[in-house]
Amino acid sequence: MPTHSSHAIPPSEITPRALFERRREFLRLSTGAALAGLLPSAQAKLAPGRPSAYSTTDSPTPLRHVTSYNNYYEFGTDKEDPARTAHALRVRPWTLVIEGLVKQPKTLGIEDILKLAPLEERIYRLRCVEGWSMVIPWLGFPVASLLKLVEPLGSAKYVEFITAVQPETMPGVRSRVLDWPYVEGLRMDEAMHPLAIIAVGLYGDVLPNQNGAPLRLVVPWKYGFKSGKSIVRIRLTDTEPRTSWMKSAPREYGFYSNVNPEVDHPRWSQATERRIGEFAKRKTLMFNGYTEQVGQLYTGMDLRKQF
Ligand SMILES: Nc1nc2c(c(=O)[nH]1)N[C@H]1C(S)=C(S)[C@@H](COP(=O)(O)O)O[C@H]1N2
Ligand SMILES: [Mo]
Repeated sequence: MPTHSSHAIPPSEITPRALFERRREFLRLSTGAALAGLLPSAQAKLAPGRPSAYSTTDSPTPLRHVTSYNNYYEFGTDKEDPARTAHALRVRPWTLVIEGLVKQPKTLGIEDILKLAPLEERIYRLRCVEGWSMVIPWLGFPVASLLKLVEPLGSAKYVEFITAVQPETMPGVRSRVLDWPYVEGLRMDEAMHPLAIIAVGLYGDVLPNQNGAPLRLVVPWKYGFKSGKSIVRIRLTDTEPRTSWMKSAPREYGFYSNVNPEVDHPRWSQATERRIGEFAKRKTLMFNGYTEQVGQLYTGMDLRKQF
């Protein structure tokens, strides 16, 4: 890295230019109709008395909090680190490999991915295992539309999500806080559930780097760490993936990690949460409030043992 010349241009001047280019591409590639239809449809979904099965009626967390209070350990472990350092992340060119137990493995450029499916706005709660939560209007499409493209084999039982490692842009990967690359996983039926999405934007605009640009998994009924940021590889397997958090602390982080107020983290309670921007604590809801939609995925399981 030519540190000298890159330091000569302050980040405040690099970022708007790069962001401008991405935004222009984003607006061109995501069909105009989908974007134009976005706000009215989101509002229709929020009509009083008719909450959508997908979007919450909770008020979105102000954008400034969503982009300045982040967990993205590749860019440092403090909440303010990603907003300060993730502008360096290289998000173009970007390719995603989908492989493993599939009939049609694929390597897709970000441009192809943005054209794959119409973008939808989904307002979801995000509940971090640390006890805070936010409400975020994502722009994205179901994980299922990516997986259908590669034709999963009957033997595929799990989906592994592998995220980017850019040692030259990510100061955090020099430290061993986690095993890099950051890996997350879902069971096949969880990944195919319509609530599970790949987000490419938020608040009607391209995804900020600190929020996981250019592709980020969002699984609203699970703790926030299941939502891997800056995904480069998706692998379908017949064995349960070993995720970065399970490797770092197997007693604290299980494979499922469903939001569950009745199962405490070994070091703290999960019964309540603080919504960023609010003062009083809220009660944490089973499956983060999505029991009606996802509860049946876990019938017959002991959620204390399979936490
Ligand atoms: N690659 C990567 N993805 C990640 C993380 C990370 O450190 N690296 N942190 C996770 C955690 S712990 C949470 S709570 C959410 C936070 O998302 P946000 O910062 O966009 O709100 O991202 C998740 N995805
Ligand atoms: Mo988290």
